[in-house]
Amino acid sequence: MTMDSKNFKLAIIGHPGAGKTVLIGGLALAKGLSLTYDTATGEYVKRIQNTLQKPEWPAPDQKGQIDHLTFNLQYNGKNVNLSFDSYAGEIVDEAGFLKNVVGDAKGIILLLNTGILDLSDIEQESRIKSFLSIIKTLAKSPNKPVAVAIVVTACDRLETQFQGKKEKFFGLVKELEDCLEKNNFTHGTYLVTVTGKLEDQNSPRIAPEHIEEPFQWLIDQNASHECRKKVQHGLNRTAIIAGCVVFLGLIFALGVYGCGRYNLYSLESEIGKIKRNGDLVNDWAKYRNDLFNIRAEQCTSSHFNKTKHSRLKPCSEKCWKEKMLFYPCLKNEYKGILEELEKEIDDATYHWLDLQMDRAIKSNDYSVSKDDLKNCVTKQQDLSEKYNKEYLPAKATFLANEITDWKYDSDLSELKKYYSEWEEAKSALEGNEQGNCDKDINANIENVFKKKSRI
Ligand SMILES: Nc1nc2c(ncn2[C@@H]2O[C@H](COP(=O)(O)OP(=O)(O)OP(=O)(O)O)[C@@H](O)[C@H]2O)c(=O)[nH]1
Ligand SMILES: [Mg+2]
Repeated sequence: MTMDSKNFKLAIIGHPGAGKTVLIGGLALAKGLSLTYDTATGEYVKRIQNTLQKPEWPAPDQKGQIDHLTFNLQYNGKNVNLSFDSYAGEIVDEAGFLKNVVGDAKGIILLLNTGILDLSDIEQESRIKSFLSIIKTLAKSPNKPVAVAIVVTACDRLETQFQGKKEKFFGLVKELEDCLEKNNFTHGTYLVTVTGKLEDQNSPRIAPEHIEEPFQWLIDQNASHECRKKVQHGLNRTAIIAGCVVFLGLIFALGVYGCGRYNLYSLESEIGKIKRNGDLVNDWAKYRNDLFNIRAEQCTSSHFNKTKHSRLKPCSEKCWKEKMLFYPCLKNEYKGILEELEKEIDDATYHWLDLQMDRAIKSNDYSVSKDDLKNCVTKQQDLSEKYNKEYLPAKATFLANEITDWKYDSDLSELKKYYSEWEEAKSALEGNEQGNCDKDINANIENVFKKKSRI
């Protein structure tokens, strides 16, 4: 079974004599880490170990030489390719160090040797200041590392030569910890020893203690950071997809709304055009016909035929769909426009009746008008529900008004007796329920014309 390999770039930051070389030599022998390395790294490690086994401390690294090391370790079921540089500590405070050595390292080791206590206060302070400045710069970097470990090396000396200086030393460590905290770094402090407790500082003896811990911790921090990033990435993707879906949905909904609104606007402007330009007085038939055609166009033909041009039969979903009226507000508006349109057709019809009656009275030729009237009421305008609810009483009122006009005309005194007849007919009309109404209205129309013709 092959395991995933993870690359993990580290940077060990340590001033001259910080213990970088010794630490790297000890790392190869650290407990719990089964390390393998490439040839160059292997040779480098071997060289250090040979020196330490002599026993001698390695010589300070030469400025200008940077060794790129890669260790492979198995940790938590994963293959980790751990890479970092070994270099001369002198370059830490030189320009270009962070760019050339730290680069985009995900984990940082700030290496502090207890041997710093051998230096003057000024030198100690300058090293701590250098670390503080590095921490601040890294915190602002676009490649801000995931975690920083303060590794205190040569801790064996805290139990021997530096017993009395422990407090001072941890004061320095605390300064670094506070700065890391302030700069929002995930950080940890690890106390390690490469040599075990030495009786003679000049005679090293490799006995690594806790060396593996900061490395493992940094690998863990990086792994959980990657994991969080993945989850975040997944969430972001889901959020982006959901956002796109909502956006497209909104665009679609707006588009559908826009189409519906446009259809209503077209309908209104068509009606408006006929009302503005039509000639109700001189060309009534065209005027009314144009309006009626618009009404007919509004419904699907099947709906229109089924309702036999019944104008107030509510439109079906099918009619609405055809007009892209999916929003209740648009449907209501549409119903309102249709009602207005129907009212306009009614008004035109009443106007026509009025004209016909006037014409009949003037020419004493009621027979043609009667047929026309009947035709208009019974065929052209099969009003169905509206016929019973509105049109019939409206017509009765209209006819009654006609009669009333005659009644008060002094020259038409004979009409008075017909008026009461009409009143009776009218009351029959108003009280009329479905069924007899067609018969009644026709009879009454006939009566009215008879009466009128007699005048
Ligand atoms: N007692 C003790 N001393 C240590 C230990 N590690 C390092 N030292 C001391 O620290 C000195 C410097 O160690 P190096 O590893 O050479 O330091 P470096 O950071 O590589 O220094 P440069 O190569 O000059 O940058 C050694 O010569 C030892 O005196 C340790 O674990 N125990
Ligand atoms: Mg060195």
